[in-house]
Amino acid sequence: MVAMTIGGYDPSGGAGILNDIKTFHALGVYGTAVITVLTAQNSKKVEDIEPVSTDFIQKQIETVLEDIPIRFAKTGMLYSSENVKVVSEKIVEHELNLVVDPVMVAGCGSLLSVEGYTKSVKKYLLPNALIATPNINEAEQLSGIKINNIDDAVDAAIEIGKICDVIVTGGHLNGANVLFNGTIKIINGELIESVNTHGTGCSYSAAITAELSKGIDLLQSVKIAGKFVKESVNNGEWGTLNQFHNFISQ
Ligand code: PXL
Repeated sequence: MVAMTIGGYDPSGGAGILNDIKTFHALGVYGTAVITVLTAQNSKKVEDIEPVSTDFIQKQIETVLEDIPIRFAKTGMLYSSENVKVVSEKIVEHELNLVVDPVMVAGCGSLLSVEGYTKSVKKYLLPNALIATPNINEAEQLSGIKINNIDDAVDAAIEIGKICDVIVTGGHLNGANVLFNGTIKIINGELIESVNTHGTGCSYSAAITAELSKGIDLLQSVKIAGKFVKESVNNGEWGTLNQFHNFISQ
């Protein structure tokens, strides 16, 4: 099995494509990674962002796909409307099965996208996605619905669900995730008290991508992903997850 992540580079290893690669591999899926932006950050702050050109993003995707027959991809921090557009075009051209993590803002509050990004994600990316994995803040932006409780999250999921299947991740809703794929399913989780949560959103969507690439159905994939992220947080260190918790020998 093989999958591609298209997203930003976090040199601290917590979020972005390094996280995705670790998640893919921990779940037995070979990972390839296309970089859309470089960041200088750690688990507490984003110091700076350096975008990669749209030409070079396309070149990375084309060159990898020329060599490896990838069928499943996830997108993370695409940053700008231009990037969203070119990545969407490549997804359509290569008929990739897509999971979209509509990254907008870092957990520490720093902006990870620029003007026009949300509109472009809705217009170009979501219509080509199998599923989107917004957190509450992202689901609010995508749906235009303020989320204060589970009922609001259900309304937001139904609204986004007009474009593609969606799971609103509920770090702030007592850990419950709201899936809409034709019908609403509340997937109960638990809120974990931990400082090692940097990159949980990335890892969750990467884990869903990995499971889908194995032919696992959507509901089962989101359940496996939830369990995987929970165990990765519980074994976390340095403010972030440990995806290789199953390999710890000491
Ligand atoms: O967690 C969202 C995210 C995605 N991608 C990159 C990030 C972050 C959050 O910090 O830095 C590169």
